[in-house]
Amino acid sequence: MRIKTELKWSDVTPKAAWLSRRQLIAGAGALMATPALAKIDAAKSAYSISDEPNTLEQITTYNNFYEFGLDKGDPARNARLLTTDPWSVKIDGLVDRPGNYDLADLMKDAPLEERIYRFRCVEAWSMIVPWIGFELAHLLNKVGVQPGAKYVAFETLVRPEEMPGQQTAILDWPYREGLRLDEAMHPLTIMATGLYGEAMPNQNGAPIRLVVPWKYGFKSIKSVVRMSLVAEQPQTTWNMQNPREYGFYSNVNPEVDHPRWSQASERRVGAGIFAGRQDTLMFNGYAEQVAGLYAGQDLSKDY
Ligand SMILES: Nc1nc2c(c(=O)[nH]1)N[C@H]1C(S)=C(S)[C@@H](COP(=O)(O)O)O[C@H]1N2
Ligand SMILES: [Mo]
Repeated sequence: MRIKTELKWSDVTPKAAWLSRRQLIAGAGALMATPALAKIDAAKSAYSISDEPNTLEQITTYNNFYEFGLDKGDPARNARLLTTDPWSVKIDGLVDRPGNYDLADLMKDAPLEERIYRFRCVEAWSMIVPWIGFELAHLLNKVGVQPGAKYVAFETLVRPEEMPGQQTAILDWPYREGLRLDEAMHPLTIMATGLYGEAMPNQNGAPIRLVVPWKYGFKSIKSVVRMSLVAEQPQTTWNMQNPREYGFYSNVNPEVDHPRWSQASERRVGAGIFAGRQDTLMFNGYAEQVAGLYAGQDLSKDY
């Protein structure tokens, strides 16, 4: 898949649709009586694709975020009460400068970019999302990764008072994810702090979440409060839940089916009932950039 250069979502979206999205954002802000949303200043990126993004409404009303409930509409309904300021991220393990970092300090010199990425859920639906974020590698270099570190483990906030899904044991909280260090350092891997040029909506993982576009969506852990640099492969939520169905790698792969459904095709959210399914691409279309990470691995075993 070829990378198209220097596109922002406003370049690939008709002006009228863009304006109505802006009004939608303003309207939603007024309804929830939130302070005026600050437009984030982010550079364009050569890693963006040129496909037209899904609408803000689609991206913010069709979500998986089990801390707020199991239905796709639950996060939009329940996540508005989540307190995202103050927010700190604990960085520990095999790092030179461990600490409990205030989000503002972590982001002080982070080079924010807009990244228009494909997003493919393991459930076989997909979207195009114009994320705002910075490369995880920037952060890891800042804290100083020690030689013994081979993986990064991530954890989501545990706060059952504000996260009603955590009042039951539908998952073993906190939600956990992990990447191999070379995956974490890859330039496509970002910590996202916004989308559509605005701060991250709570239902999408405010104030900061991981985005790994060549892996199934569940790897992209939301509302991150801890990152640990570790020597051994960490435990991850869906792999713990059902190791046969959800591997540690979970790279998007049309040739390796989920035990209960095919992964060869996907439904683009919002495409309309006559659009039909589209073929799923190897590594979600990012094979040119990431296939080399898995040279010599059998992807049907390391699924
Ligand atoms: N903490 C946490 N992170 C999570 C999830 C979750 O339930 N809890 N769901 C995952 C799944 S299955 C998907 S598909 C994506 C959905 O991201 P989106 O709602 O921004 O599209 O978030 C992932 N990150
Ligand atoms: Mo997902």
